[in-house]
Amino acid sequence: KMAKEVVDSMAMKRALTRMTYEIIEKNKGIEDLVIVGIKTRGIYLAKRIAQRLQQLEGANVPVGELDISLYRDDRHDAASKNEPIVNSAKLDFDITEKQVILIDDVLFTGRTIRAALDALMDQGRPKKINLAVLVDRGHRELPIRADFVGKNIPTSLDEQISVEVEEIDEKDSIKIEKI
Ligand code: 3GP
Ligand code: 5GP
Ligand code: MG
Repeated sequence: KMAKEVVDSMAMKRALTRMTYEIIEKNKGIEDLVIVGIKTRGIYLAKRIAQRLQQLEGANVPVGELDISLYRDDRHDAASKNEPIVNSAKLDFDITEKQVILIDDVLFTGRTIRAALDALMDQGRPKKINLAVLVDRGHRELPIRADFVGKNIPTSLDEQISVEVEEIDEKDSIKIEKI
């Protein structure tokens, strides 16, 4: 399996720092801001951005978690293609009237984000939801786009993006793998 590093540890940290400044600028501060990370690595990225917001603006931003995975259907017809479903939402705050920043590591078809938006709207009525992703690899199948992007990495369908974070993978890095 061929793997090529396209973003190293320094560049990944800078991208997260830039995204944090963009979030502050777009929201004109961080009042009413809450962050929701999508399992697994999206949650670590959410915590990183919250940490930077704390350093830059001196305020704590609540971080919540959504656990979303592919629902595997045993039938093999086209109508039952695997669709992401929300397994659990761990938000110990109310999102009503909040500006929600939803964070995932990689944006691909957009189906996971659609499921995430459904789950969020079930929990209250946010003032606004923005999407932040570390990598946009293209191939959208729904009219969904990210408001904050770390890196646009155009891929072919036989390529996969590997995102590593220090917290669980020992180092930060983004690679393209040919599968
Ligand atoms: P993550 O939980 O850190 O986001 O879905 C489990 C893992 O598999 C994800 O890690 C993700 O990195 C990786 N992955 C790579 N390609 C895909 C894909 O097309 N769909 C899903 N669900 N996960 C993918
Ligand atoms: P979606 O197709 O719904 O946009 O993406 C499905 C899920 O898989 C998302 O959580 C997304 O982060 C992840 N994902 C999709 N493609 C890749 C990829 O190439 N690499 C990694 N690491 N995650 C991916
Ligand atoms: Mg992901």
